[in-house]
Amino acid sequence: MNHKAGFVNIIGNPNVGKSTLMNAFVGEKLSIITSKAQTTRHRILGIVNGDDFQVVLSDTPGIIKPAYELQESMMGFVKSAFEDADVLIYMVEIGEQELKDEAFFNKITSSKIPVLLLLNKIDKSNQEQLETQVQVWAEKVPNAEIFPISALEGFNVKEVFGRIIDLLPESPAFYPKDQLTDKPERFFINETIREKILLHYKKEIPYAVEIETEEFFEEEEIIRIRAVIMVERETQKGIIIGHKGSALKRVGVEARKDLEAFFGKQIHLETYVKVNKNWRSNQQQLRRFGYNN
Ligand SMILES: Nc1nc2c(ncn2[C@@H]2O[C@H](COP(=O)(O)OP(=O)(O)OP(=O)(O)O)[C@@H](O)[C@H]2O)c(=O)[nH]1
Ligand SMILES: [Mg+2]
Repeated sequence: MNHKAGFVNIIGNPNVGKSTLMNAFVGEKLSIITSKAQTTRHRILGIVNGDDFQVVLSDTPGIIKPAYELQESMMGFVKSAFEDADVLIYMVEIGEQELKDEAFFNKITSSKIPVLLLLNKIDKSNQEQLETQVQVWAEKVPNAEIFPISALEGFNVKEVFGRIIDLLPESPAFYPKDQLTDKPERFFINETIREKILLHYKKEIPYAVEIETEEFFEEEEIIRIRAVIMVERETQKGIIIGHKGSALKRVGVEARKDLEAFFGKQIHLETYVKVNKNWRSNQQQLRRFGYNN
């Protein structure tokens, strides 16, 4: 039996549904999803295994013009996704017109590897709008095959996966067949907490936050976790904690529920807040948090 394997890297503007699609392919919540832009900060692998194939998907941060070091590093992950792809997935959402980065866009249109352009969120459109959009994108990216999809509702997701398998080169697997991702448990703890911060705090707060799991201690019945929520300034610390600690408590309760589902075990989660001055612009801190590429 011939075996196929390869890297399928998902890129596109912020908030178009890249993480939703990767989770749909993998069938697990590997990437956090929120309605805010820049939810994803890392390149996260999601591996789909079959007897005769291994699809190594990469979810990446949405393409933006970087304004500080953290964002530079996020765009470094996007760049790396161009370099090792066997199939490139370029995701756009219905109604999207402008491309936020010309250099990346030129890379897509001049790509020598197959490009699948996924026109996402078609559950929000009608037939006429859809047809117009397909036309527009066919002209803009003539080297791509276009698939209208709804990552959220699963429309056309199976068909896209079938096409990916067609396009993959013959190759042995790159990872053990029972492996789902390249990220360690602590990464998913950090991300689960960060998701709650994105959901419950406004404006700049979520973007100034980084999470670090300091302790992960697994006992027979329970996993004990201590995580620190880092902010850039003292004023942000007060906002995270909230009146009598109520805001922080809500984050803890919701994150714990999700983590119990993720690990299938009882969780004891302790969180506290610490100021890590201007960490987003500090190379050494960024390296420590895994933004080195
Ligand atoms: N209506 C609709 N909403 C969708 C669909 N796919 C994703 N969304 C929503 O779009 C928002 C962004 O989804 P994400 O998957 O986080 O988008 P992303 O491209 O990974 O975003 P970044 O990581 O910030 O770049 C969320 O509110 C999703 O629920 C879809 O097919 N239809
Ligand atoms: Mg994302």
